[in-house]
Amino acid sequence: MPSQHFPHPIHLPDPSLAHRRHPLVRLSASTAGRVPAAVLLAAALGACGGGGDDAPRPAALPTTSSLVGECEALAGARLADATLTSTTVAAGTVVNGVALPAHCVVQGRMSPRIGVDGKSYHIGFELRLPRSWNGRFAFQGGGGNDGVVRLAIGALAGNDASSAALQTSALAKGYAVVTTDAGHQVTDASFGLDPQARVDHAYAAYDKVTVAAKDLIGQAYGRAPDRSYFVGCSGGGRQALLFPQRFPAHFDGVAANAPAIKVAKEASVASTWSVLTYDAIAPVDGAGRRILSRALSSQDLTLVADAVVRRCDALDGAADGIVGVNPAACGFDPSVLQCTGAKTDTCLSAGQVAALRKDFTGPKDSAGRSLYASWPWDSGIRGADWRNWRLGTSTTATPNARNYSLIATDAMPKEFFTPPVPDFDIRGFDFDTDPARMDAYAAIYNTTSTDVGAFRQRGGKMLIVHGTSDPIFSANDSIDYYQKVAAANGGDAAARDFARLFLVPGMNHCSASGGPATDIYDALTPLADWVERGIAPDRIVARAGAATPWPGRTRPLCPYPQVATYNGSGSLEDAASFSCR
Ligand SMILES: [Ca+2]
Repeated sequence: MPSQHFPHPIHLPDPSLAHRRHPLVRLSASTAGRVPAAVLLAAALGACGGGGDDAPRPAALPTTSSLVGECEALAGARLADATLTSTTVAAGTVVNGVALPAHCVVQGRMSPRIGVDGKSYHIGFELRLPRSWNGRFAFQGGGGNDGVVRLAIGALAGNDASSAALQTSALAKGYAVVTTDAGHQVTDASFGLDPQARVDHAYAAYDKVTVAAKDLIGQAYGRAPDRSYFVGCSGGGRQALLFPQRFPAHFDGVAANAPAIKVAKEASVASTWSVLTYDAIAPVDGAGRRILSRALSSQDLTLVADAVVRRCDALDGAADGIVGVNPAACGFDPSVLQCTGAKTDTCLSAGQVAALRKDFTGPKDSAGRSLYASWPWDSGIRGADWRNWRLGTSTTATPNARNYSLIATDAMPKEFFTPPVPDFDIRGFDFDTDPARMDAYAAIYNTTSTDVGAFRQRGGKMLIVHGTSDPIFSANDSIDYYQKVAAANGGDAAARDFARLFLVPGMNHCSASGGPATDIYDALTPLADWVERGIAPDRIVARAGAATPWPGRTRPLCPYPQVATYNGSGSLEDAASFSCR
């Protein structure tokens, strides 16, 4: 039965030739043995596109197909090194309050093994295949430490699984969508004790799952995807960027939201720096222990946000509560808030001012050399997500700030350090010598390479979207990466033909996560329009959510270095009143 319904185990042509000329690219185990067959198949199929170094991109838009057979037959699909199950989701089935189109859910486990820590590992994935398929494949990136197989819906701006995100998701639009746990099944960083789990989390799992998903799509619909996209936020944003750098033939377009570009070294140093900076000025409990969350009250953070707005809001032509200017143009200094006498609710202590300046300048070694990026002064410092990362809400001497609990005491010592030091005490972190503990892993994990020429040459497009008030990965670091990509690829004007960066003023980490911002946007549709129709995104209209001061307000997000500039007339609530200049 399965072999009658799915007669064509298709191994895609496009991961073959482009791999060979790219110095960073490794042939995955799952593709390496198939190159000759893949090349032959590419020649036989003809219309699949992307088959050779200089093959022209087909002009035709993606076309729709229906599943060749029944969902259950996919559990018997031929796929090396995987155990599959498949179930049917009927049309109209409600998930998270949203009625979905009819589709198959294929769940699989690849590469099962026992790690050096004696624990079981595999690469888990979920692939959702619409019965009526629009010819496109989307990989939805993960985030955090991964370790869970997320609902494969393809949120348009990253890994949001809310009903609103599901309503507009890639799956709802007819894409086939895959997610993965990235090769381990725990949500803390303890998997970092196993070397293969590190490699899988760095890049190998995404390669293997991409190849497997395309293979299954070929068997399910009888043909390869016309176009393939990767969309992710945070860790998923890093995963999006690794493809142009490491596997340039896998995707036609990637959308990297709030990418964790340097998380395996520099950004973790910055997290540690921030925790120690605020801890040093935090009030103490009865036993003399610091309470990190109380270093700055919510009122203190609102003071800073209001002062930034007073200084910089109108520089974009509109006094609208949104600091639209590029971060370097604001020139804010928190010393304007320093108390002249005792600390009150309307001023900051000298210690608080010094701590804010030290934190926002970014980590430095004892010689004054910068170890990461600086941070933009922006209104989103009042956002709940900013507090959750930098200070937390714990009223005890055990901090719950994510910089502390997720980075400085978990991912950094357990996964990023080589060798790992699970019980590392960050209060003894040496900014001269300890960053080097992360050099080995950062070399395979961080996505700082600007060698994306192979991706660009085959027509690949790259969007980066980053909240200016992101408290864990600095928008200034995404600006730095974008500028380096441009410099390495023909300069700003040439780079705009394949890579664009959009900042979201006021937005914290990833969309819809807090901050006074127009943080609801669709990164996938403009990316697909760019790839398929040649329509470069000159603006992306974003909307403010219910938790902002201005629900429903829209704004254009603009390709850096342009900013949304008020036209001088028209409603301040309407994107049409603003131009990217
Ligand atoms: Ca403004």
